[in-house]
Amino acid sequence: MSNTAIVTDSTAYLPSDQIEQSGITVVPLTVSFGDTSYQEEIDMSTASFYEMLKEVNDFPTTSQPSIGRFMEVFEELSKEYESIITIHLSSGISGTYQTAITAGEEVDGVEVYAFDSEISCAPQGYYALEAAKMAYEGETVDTILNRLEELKRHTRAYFIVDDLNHLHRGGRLNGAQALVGSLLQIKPILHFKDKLIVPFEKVRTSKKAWNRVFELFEEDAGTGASIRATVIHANRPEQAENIRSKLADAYPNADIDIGYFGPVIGTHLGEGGLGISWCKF
Ligand code: MYR
Repeated sequence: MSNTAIVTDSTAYLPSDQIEQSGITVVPLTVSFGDTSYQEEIDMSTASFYEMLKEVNDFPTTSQPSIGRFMEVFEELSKEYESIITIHLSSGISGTYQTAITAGEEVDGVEVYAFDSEISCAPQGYYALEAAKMAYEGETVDTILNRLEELKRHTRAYFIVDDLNHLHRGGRLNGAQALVGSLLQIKPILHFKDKLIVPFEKVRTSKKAWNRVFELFEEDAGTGASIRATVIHANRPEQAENIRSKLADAYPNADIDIGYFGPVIGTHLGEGGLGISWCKF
């Protein structure tokens, strides 16, 4: 029996069966269309989000969970657990991590340890699942946090969007870079550096961008190391499957699945974004 509960937020986009099996508690972020707000994965599925995007003129906005929501979750878990590890999307792109820390300080009877994934989506999910497995096996908080730091060092993620203006509008990409990108019609390969989204390399076409990402994948997967990877898409399941099957055929040492950019991340990347993350386990 574990003394440590694991919490993450909805932007890990963990499949519901994995949430159930691992016992992870998920705190939702919110997407709003006009005056109507939806907790993603609860009030709004990813499929209905991309449908709705086509129908509206105004772009949606997103918000982090409230401090009250985190406190409710932590108070409930404090009845059963001595400690909580709460794992969140990068503190450089959302206030969620900081709010979780503040909520943890307000709640008595349980120690709350916040972990900044410095990324989001599938890699955040890898960390949450690994933490849940280790907590179940009775590992201490320190051991789990050290392991998460180690996984972070072995994680890479790159993504390519159709239109940089979504990231620019949401303030998640440096303005000058977005302008240059749109004007020149380039498809920069994006990644996280020091918790922020920055271009990794500026490439002119999506084909060239993906060929470069495949080279980067080869650097790790080509060593024969045991790799867990996820091709992540914003409503582009067929393209994601093409990439997945190509890599799965070439690298039997890589366990590759498909994930998605849900409503909150999809708001900032725009429909058509595609990425891949991997981690050497
Ligand atoms: C909030 O309102 O607090 C949420 C803000 C979310 C910003 C998302 C920016 C794009 C992240 C891309 C992640 C790609 C991971 C592979």
